Amino acid sequence: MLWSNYFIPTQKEKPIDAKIPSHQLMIRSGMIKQESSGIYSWLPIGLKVLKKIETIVRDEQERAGAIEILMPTLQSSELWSESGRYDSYGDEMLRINDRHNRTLIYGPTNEEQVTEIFRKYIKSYKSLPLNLFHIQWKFRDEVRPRFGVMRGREFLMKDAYSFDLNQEEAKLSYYKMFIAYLRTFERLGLNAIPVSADSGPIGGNLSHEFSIVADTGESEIFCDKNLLEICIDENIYSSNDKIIDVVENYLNFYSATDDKHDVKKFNNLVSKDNQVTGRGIEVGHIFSFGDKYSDPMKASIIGNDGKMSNVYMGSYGIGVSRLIAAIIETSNDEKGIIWPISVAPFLVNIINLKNKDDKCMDKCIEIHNDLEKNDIDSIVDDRDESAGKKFSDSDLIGFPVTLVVGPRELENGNVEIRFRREGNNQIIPYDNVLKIIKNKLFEE
Ligand code: P5A
Repeated sequence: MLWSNYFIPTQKEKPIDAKIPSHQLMIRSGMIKQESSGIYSWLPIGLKVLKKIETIVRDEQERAGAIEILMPTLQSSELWSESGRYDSYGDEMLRINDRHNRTLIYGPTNEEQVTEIFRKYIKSYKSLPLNLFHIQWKFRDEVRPRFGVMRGREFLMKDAYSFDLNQEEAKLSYYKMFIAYLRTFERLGLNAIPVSADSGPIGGNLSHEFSIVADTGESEIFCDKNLLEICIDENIYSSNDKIIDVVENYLNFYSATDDKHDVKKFNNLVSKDNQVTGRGIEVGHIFSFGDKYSDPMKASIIGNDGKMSNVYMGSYGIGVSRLIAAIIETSNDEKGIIWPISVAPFLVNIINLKNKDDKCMDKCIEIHNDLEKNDIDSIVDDRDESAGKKFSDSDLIGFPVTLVVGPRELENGNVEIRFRREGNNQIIPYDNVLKIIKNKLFEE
């Protein structure tokens, strides 16, 4: 990819209405453009990161046994009347009338719609357990949309829905998602803390939020430091007992959001040295709510004893677009974003210091092609801009690696390599570029 043929509208000035680093940096690096309050267009670099996050989220959902579907953004209001949420959901729900004066709603979540799919096709315990997920845009008419994509009105969510025969199996489905969430966030370079949480309008009495500690988080969280030390073994899904053990180990430690926090309990259970308190960004939320929807919507199944019963359900959300803001909040400096390798828009930016020099351009293209052949996403900055602008844009966008190709070093068979996270640079023979970059990718 040549930068001059691409579209990255970077800007030096801080947007005045953007209050937190991720919002400022997403606008300045040309990832998003605000269209109206809480609604954004995704520009090429932003969309690339969004797709990379989606891929990791999807991969971990499938690893945990969930199956992808795609439900529409617009839903019939009748389903919501059946569950009783049409009235209770309130002003956050966007209601639209079509030409026949039928009311549609732009889905803020999909419990009702997926229950309708389930009841149409699934009648027997033999089809269980089942977990269906989709990655789809949601709309919530938030009272105070703010902080860019952190609290948008239109936002991308991964939502999964589990169906089980009984409470015991529903618990296992919940635990599998619990593990999938920890694995997903780890792959995104985030240390997510599962905290016991209120279930709000989704319902049920078992619910956990997954929060990333950051000063700009919207809620307060309290937990035991030991919670952060638990490791998950690669083969976790090979046995249900393993899954149960690991999750119950997590659940043994104190962790709560401000609405569930109990100061006395916290002080009794957690030594002062191990008390972690901080602000948290909620990047995921999981719920187990039994038959809250299956009962009013009559989603029942025949058990192996021939008796009909309501299916047990849970729902599991990840804020895919919010994750971008969360990653940037935890990984930036005064120059710009520092992307983890797993989601960087391009891994390598090859800066051409002298566009008019054929040798420099040829070398940039040669390195770029070599990298691409090895599935290392790269871009060549061939713009007619000063070296200073090229360097500052590279740091602003936060490519993990920048290569600098200039006539002087090239004479000696060298290029300069810069690592964004470490902030160091080295002169290396251009023949070693691929090897050094591969090592770097492997390290992270
Ligand atoms: C779980 C999946 C639900 O909606 N129903 C389906 C359940 N949960 S939730 O907690 O309300 O949302 C899931 C995640 O979506 C993100 N999120 C948002 N992201 C950006 N802007 C918003 N306005 C917004 N609202 C929710 C959060 O990451 C949340 O955990």
